[in-house]
Amino acid sequence: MASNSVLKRSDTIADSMPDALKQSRYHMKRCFARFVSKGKRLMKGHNIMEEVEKSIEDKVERSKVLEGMLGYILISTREAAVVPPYVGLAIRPNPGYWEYVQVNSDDLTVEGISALDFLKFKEMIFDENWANDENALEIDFGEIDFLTPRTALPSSIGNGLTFISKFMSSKLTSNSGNARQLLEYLQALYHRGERLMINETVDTVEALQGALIVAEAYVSTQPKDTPFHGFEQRLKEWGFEKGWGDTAERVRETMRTMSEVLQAPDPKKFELIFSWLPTIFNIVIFSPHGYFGQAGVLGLPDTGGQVVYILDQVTALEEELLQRIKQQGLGFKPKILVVTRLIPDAKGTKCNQEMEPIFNTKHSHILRVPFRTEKGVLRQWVSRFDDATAKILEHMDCKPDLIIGNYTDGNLVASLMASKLGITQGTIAHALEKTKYEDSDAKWKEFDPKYHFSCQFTADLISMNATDFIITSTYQEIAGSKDRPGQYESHTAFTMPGLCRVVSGINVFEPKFNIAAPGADQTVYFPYTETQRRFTTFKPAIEELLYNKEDNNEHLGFLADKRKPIIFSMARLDTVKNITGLTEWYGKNKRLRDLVNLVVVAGFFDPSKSKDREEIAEIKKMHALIEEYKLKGQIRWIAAQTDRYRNSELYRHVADTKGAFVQPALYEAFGLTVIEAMNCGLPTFATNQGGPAEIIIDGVSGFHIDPNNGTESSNKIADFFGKCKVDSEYWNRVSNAGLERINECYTWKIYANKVLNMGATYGFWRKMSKEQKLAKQRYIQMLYSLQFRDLVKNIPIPFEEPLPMTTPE
Ligand code: UDP
Ligand code: LCN
Repeated sequence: MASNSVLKRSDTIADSMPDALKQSRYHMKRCFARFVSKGKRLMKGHNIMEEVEKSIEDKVERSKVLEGMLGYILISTREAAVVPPYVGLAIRPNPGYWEYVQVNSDDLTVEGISALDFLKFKEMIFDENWANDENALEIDFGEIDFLTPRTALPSSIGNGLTFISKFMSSKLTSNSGNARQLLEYLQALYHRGERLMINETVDTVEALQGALIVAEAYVSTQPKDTPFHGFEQRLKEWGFEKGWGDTAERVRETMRTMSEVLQAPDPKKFELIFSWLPTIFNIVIFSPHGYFGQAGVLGLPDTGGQVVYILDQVTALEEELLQRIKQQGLGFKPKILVVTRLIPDAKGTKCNQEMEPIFNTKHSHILRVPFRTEKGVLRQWVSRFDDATAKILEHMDCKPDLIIGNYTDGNLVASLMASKLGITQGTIAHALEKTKYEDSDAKWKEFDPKYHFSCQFTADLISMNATDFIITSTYQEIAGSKDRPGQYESHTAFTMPGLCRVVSGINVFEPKFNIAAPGADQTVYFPYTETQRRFTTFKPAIEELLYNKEDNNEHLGFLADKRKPIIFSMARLDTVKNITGLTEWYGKNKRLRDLVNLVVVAGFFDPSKSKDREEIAEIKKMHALIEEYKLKGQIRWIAAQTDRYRNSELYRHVADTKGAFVQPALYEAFGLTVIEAMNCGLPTFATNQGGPAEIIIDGVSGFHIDPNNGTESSNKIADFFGKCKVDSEYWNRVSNAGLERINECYTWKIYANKVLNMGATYGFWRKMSKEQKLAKQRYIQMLYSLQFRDLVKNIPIPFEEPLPMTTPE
């Protein structure tokens, strides 16, 4: 793109577009005439470019027009709402930045319009009466939240913790009233009836500063490893309680840092002190989605990577909490409770058990609460959740310090409970539904009978606004990439004609957004080279799974040449996972077929056993592709697997063959399998659509593949194996670089540290911004009571025989 086409910071598109149109007036008149020629319609970026191609047939002419500012505007246009003679454009020059203009196709005049006007304009296509209804419901979180600071640069999106620490530390410097808030915060730190950090004798900031100087000087005289109780009494006399550290050295460091924060805080010290304060002991995690269990659940409806994520997250958080509590010199036991739904018809899983200890933890449990209606306990799985507050308080014996929600339903419950109990809240979306289906908002009426988007998007809006912080796995989840809006970003401004117009749903520049990527359990997924640790008991089972020549319920197809490396993929058999796509690429690429065998773990083989239309179609397609490309002898199709220890050996076995993992999804929010494969040392090719594009640095720690260009992708895989044949070290280099990338950025240890820091820091932030928080909470309550609760009534509850209202065993 020519340099003169880049907008200056001060320019708006509405300012620059008239001139740009003038320069190509002849062609643009034709283009806009084409846009409006079909009457009212909503066009997407690719439709716009198709129309441009048709109106300017000459390639050279076309590239001239598209070279300059005009090309920049058209390429950045995500959506065009056509209501002849006008065309409203929603333009996104950069992640998070949107501008709206309206162009008159007759005379090419341009007018800058607001998001609100664009939405109304767009509604004219779907529901004119609603668009003109002066009383249409408008939701505008931007207007209610004008005090919260915002980051300015797209590159700062997702770094909320750092930003908020900077902001708070500067507020502490500028206003002694804010230092007082920190003092009051410390004064309120209690756990199980025990006072922590300071007692009532320290009642002013000056008193605290003075006491810190005296105490620090005293503690410095003690040998570094003197345990806290060795000088506890002395510190008490100056107003200090336990929580400062387990040894003289740690206590001194905490006191010094606290003094520095009170005197002239810098953001790093500020973040550090909050990571040391004893603020979090008990955590509640809500995850009612799907079947939440520790065995035999993967593959059941709505049950995928999020269950793996949450169980690993609990283990990591407990470990980090235990370490922090020890370093604080405290003897408390942390408690983590995953609250989910009890499902009496548990399909052979433990989802009908009320309480279950979580493996590999000492103090964490799953608590299952039944869904009830006035008729009794619901037997099957449905997307609703009871108020579980009483049960949680009973189990914990006190209020939790942090509540984390997962997915739409978990996040909503977390928001309600956090607001009710006044507790810090975090949310995790895993994958927001809105971007999965084109025009899921504008065409919500079409989707609602099946997906209940009216309810889901309202619930998502409520929780993303109610929460203190949002944990995301990647940047793209928040603000997408240059060409694709992020999942959260798609909630910035949207409309559901006939229901509500969301003028400002969420602002991706809010400092509540934080990227904390998950990892893979490294006690399970470790490098194939660590032979001593390998689960050798699975060797015969894996040999059978891969190479036995008889088809059965677990595997189909066979590998005639065992010496070839394997390319491996594992996913649910959903269309979006594109396992059939990979099979087809392989089928079509003779060079790749000559170089490697294909092994996929996905779904099962008998379409009559599936209730899901999508899955049935994918199963049939797999069979058809195997026939069409005569793949038997080169493909092994294995049914869905549930044992992650065995799966990890499967990844490692593929690494033994010097093979690779391929994740070909049409779109993947994050992609745990990518992380698992890389942890096992398996070179990985993963989709460039979504999270994996961030996990892997293309050509270094693995490779990106384009799911929409099978030929290019399969050639890229074939090139890799071709290169491995001539350069015997190449495979090892990619394998090692993948492992390095994982250990630098994608471990549960890094994750747990970040999330607990968020819990502590945002816990203080909610106190510092309590007026703004309260105003927003009242607005949210209204939305919940007047809108959400009504919408929920429209969702039919699938009734079988409900159980009577007794608590199940
Ligand atoms: N998985 C599994 N058996 C299967 C398919 C997948 O155990 O047959 C596991 C896989 O190892 C990973 C998770 O399920 O831990 C899938 O998570 P991912 O993020 O890749 O995708 P999701 O299913 O959440 O969309
Ligand atoms: C849901 C998804 O779709 C995956 O991409 C993620 O890896 C998983 O959740 C865990 O966050």
